[in-house]
Amino acid sequence: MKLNKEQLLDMFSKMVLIRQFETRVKKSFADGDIPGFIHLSAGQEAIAVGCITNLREDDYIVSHHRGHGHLIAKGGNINFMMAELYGKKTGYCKGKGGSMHLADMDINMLGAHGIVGSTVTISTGAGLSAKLRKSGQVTLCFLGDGASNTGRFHEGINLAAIWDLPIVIIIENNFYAEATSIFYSTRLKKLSDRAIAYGIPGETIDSNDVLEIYEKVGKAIDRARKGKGPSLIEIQTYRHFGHEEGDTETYKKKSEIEAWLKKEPIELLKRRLIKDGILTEKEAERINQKMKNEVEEAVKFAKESPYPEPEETLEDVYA
Ligand SMILES: Cc1ncc(C[n+]2csc(CCOP(=O)(O)OP(=O)(O)O)c2C)c(N)n1
Repeated sequence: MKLNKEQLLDMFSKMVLIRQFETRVKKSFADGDIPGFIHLSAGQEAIAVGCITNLREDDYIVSHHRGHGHLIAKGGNINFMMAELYGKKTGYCKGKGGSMHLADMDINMLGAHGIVGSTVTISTGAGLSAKLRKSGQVTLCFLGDGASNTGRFHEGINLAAIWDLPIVIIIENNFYAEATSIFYSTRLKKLSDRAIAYGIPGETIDSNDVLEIYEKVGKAIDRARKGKGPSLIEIQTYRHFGHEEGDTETYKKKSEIEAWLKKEPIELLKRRLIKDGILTEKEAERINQKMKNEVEEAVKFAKESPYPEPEETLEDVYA
């Protein structure tokens, strides 16, 4: 589907919002305002926005521990997100879940999940439900390169394949699982080759180009919606920061970081839109400032919100 000017600017704005949100979260964490663990996805914004822009409002997404971008791209509320990260009662999980458990059932965002690889089996469940209800909904499943080495990835993808479930599985290959390089943990050159073992289509996208991602993932989504079953797509990318906040990143080479910064996804899209006469430097700066202001509002909302009461610890417990 060809994107119009408004849609292209919306994609750019969403990518900028994700970056501004995470830049601010990094600072708040360093200031000691945010408890728990924070995994930032700065550098990977093209995947969240490129994939999710293809979805219908009632489609599902299942996200992992590096999931702020997915929720923002699906239309999540950044005030509730920030409040959750700050551990406040107004947050998405009433301040009891934090970054790795953000969920919004109103927009069919079935949660971020800290158990590596679990997104595949959860997506299989969502896909089976959609198929049985004949709802036409597609589920987008996100996972990392390390997660594609887990048992649940293989179980989930096999069931999705034999049942022709309407799922698209996206491996965000940022080349590291914590500090372990993917070149150490698998012999495969292309992670999408894993699809061959399950008899489903597999494709590798080796760029941070949001428009290429949009187009290629869009085809897999159409295929799923038509009842033709799941696909596996590997998208190569790079996380700008450490595995989690506090990681000193001694395992990354300087030359590698510099090479990937040249393929920075927001800059790539900005240059493309300016070249095509859709955006100007001035307008890009205005969008950047607007998103920064929205994030500051979210921080204010989070800071001014109350903490949950101690007795609320025992509420919303199901097991
Ligand atoms: C089942 C399980 N094993 C181990 C961990 C600890 N852990 C958290 S994140 C992570 C690395 C995940 O790497 P990858 O899937 O490549 O995602 P990325 O962090 O690169 O986005 C590990 C091993 C976990 N959360 N769950």
